[in-house]
Amino acid sequence: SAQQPKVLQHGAHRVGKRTDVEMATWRGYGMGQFIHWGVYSLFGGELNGNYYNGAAEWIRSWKDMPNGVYDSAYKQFNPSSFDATQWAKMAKQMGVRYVTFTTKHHDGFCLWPSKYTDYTIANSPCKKDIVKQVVDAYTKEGIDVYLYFSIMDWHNPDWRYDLKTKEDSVAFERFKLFTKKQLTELLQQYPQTKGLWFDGTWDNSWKKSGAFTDTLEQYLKTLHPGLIIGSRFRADEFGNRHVDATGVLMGDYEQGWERKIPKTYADVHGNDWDCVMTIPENGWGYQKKWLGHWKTTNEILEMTAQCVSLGGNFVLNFGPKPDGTFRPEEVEIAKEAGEWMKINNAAIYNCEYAGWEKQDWGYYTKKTNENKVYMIVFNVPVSRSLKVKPSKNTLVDKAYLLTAPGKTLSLEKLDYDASFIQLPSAQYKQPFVIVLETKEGG
Ligand code: JFZ
Repeated sequence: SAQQPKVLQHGAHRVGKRTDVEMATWRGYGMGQFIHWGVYSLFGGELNGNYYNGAAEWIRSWKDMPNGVYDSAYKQFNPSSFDATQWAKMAKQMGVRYVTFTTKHHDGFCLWPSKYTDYTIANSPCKKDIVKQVVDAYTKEGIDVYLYFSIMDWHNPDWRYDLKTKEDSVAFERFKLFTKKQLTELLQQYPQTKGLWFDGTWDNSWKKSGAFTDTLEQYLKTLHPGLIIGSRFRADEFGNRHVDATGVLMGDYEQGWERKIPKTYADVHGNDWDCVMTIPENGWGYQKKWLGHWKTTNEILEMTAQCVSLGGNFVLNFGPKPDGTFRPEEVEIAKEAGEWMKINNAAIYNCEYAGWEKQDWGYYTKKTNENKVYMIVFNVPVSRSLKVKPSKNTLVDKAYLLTAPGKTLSLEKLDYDASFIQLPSAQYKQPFVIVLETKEGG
């Protein structure tokens, strides 16, 4: 759209952040879990001994994969060791406060017994309503549940990438109705759902349906007040996604931070946001072989700290095996991250951007509604002197290690409104947190 209209019919409904309690809860999560599980997990990125050189959940689209082989594989989906309670307990122990679970990925296979297609868990040997078990188990552990839903559906014959003919439009009308029914079904069957995480919305067919997508989003929110939907769902009437033709974010938070993290606060444009991240370099569904680097727990904790320090949440993806258990690497990371979170979560939960100039030792986070700033330290200099430069009109009253609140650390005032905090001599093997009690002044 070369011309920028001032008034859009299907642009953003709001400028700036949502101010309700549901969104405040979302904002305070700090850390989340993503789970990709489905028919693709059966393949684990492999077909007849050959490894797919792409994201494992996309293996159906591999040139070597006969669609018939993929599309009948659900008849083997029989996760004998699946235990949603165990999943939820692992997530709880890790310290995540929300989970996003794949109800239907691009392949179109539904992990709940949808009334509107036969391609569901009900027709696999598993039979269990996986979505219900996950929603119930996580909710019971106090972890909020969000449902991942791919609009793009490779299984539904009415899905179109583009609308070029009359026939395309007719088919896509049916598809839109199908989508609306499935989403209504999900919200009605799983009323504990806090939000929907949409994907597969990038094709022209969907982008040309701006009015429909807008109306659908509003309809879903009337069905479920407080529902949270990110910016990867709808389009405006010009086919713009995420940000409308006037430059305003459409959706409750910016959903574009995928496997990348903003560098500065300016990059997030005052919006809520979260970053979803894989443990291996790419690939969300189970991959038998992790080729290349996979992230260590300390790297993952650093990403979490970085996200929270810039006002976002960090969401780590897990790809369970076809039997319903997690690979040992993922179990280990969840355990180690949980051990750290147990001690240090004060610097992650309900924390926000502190507004202080970033320093090389790590990341600041600030407790919402408290006069406390946290330093999450990843790099200890050989001098053991950590520079702290508060924002204008803020003074540091007191500094201490989160794990030793009774022992204040010395603060050496420098002449440019900064101070040095001197760390006690010790071995620093793990990231740690320093609490700064602050007051107005300066
Ligand atoms: C999508 C899916 O295709 C993928 O399988 C996975 O589910 C992931 C969470 O989402 O992949 C994307 C979507 C958007 C971008 C990159 C990968 N993007 O905006 O950069």
